[in-house]
Amino acid sequence: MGKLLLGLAVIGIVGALIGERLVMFRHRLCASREMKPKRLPNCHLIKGIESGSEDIDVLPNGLAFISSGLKYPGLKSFAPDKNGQILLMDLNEENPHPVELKISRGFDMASFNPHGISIYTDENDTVYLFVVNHPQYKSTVEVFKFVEDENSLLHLKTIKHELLSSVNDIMAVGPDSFYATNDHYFSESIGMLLEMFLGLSWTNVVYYSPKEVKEVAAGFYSANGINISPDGKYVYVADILDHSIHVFEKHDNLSLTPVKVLQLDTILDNISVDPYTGDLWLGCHPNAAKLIFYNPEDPPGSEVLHIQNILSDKPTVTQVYVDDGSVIQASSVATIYDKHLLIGTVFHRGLHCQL
Ligand SMILES: *[C@@H]1O[C@H](CO)[C@@H](O)[C@H](O)[C@H]1NC(C)=O
Ligand SMILES: *[C@@H]1O[C@H](CO)[C@@H](O)[C@H](O)[C@H]1NC(C)=O
Ligand SMILES: CC(=O)N[C@H]1CO[C@H](CO)[C@@H](O)[C@@H]1O
Repeated sequence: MGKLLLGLAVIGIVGALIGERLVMFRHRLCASREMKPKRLPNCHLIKGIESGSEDIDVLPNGLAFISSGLKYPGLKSFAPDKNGQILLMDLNEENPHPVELKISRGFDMASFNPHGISIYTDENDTVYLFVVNHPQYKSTVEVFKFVEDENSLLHLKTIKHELLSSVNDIMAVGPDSFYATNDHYFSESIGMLLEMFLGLSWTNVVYYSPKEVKEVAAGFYSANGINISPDGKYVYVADILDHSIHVFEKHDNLSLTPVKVLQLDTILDNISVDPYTGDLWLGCHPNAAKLIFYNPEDPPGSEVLHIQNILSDKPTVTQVYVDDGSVIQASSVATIYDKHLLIGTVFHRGLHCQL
């Protein structure tokens, strides 16, 4: 009898723990807020983007770089056999349309699987494009030089490092140095699921330069988008599963110290920073379960948030755009340039809005 009771108690406790985990798990995958569609008047789908516009970075002169064709374990791809691409779109044109950038010979295009991107411009206006790449689902960082008059990218180097084990996003701070987030997805997909389920928080931010590679922040459930304030003093990291943005102060020695955490009730993905106002723009997933279990009849939606005065006591968070997936599915990034808003997606199309 005693044993039976004990057994029942154990089953009860284990059951309760699993129940609690399931609730947490669902909470992690979903925003609990209601998501009523909220459209903007002047938007159109960008012609020529059919299989993702996962990350977007814009130069101060209005040239937008777009990574397209990500193949991510467990996520939908509309072109599973096509290699990835970097597209360029000139936002100064009357009807901007993307063109594929040619990549220099010798670079392995067949396994090109671009993810997060970041631009660095040096004092001579040479533009370097840093691209997180997942050839054979491994993680590398590719550094290219942008040759504008040829619409091409010259491949300079491939960076691999044991601390760059499963890179998601990247933020360049020099011609060969950057901060990167590791999400542990590619090294251990099972690990990532377990991590989400158990609520572990073992993903991190790493600083890389040829001289020094070090972990500069840790303890995220799933560190995803990363970006920097226009004055270079603050670094923002999106924790996609914790629904939060972590703000760090960046020191001259490149270490990061935590300043604050802003909780947002949504699955935030990539962070863009308006170079003039310093405002943050976020591409978000209203329901990540629909992203993971893709159903064309009930596709994942899109959400864009605009955050002003993030360092103040009361940052203003504005929901700018919401769609249930009938226009645009699985928004992963929202980038602002002048009056242009570009909404990129993990595997779907791209939306161009004039504000
Ligand atoms: C910029 O150009 C100057 C003059 O050509 C050169 O000396 C310098 O090394 C260049 N800087 C970089 C970072 O390439
Ligand atoms: C970097 O600088 C900050 C601020 O000055 C300091 O608190 C921190 O200890 C330094 N870190 C290292 C590794 O030197
Ligand atoms: C650059 C960046 O943060 N990319 C993220 C954007 O969104 C996709 C979709 O979730 C992520 O997989 C990327 O890591």
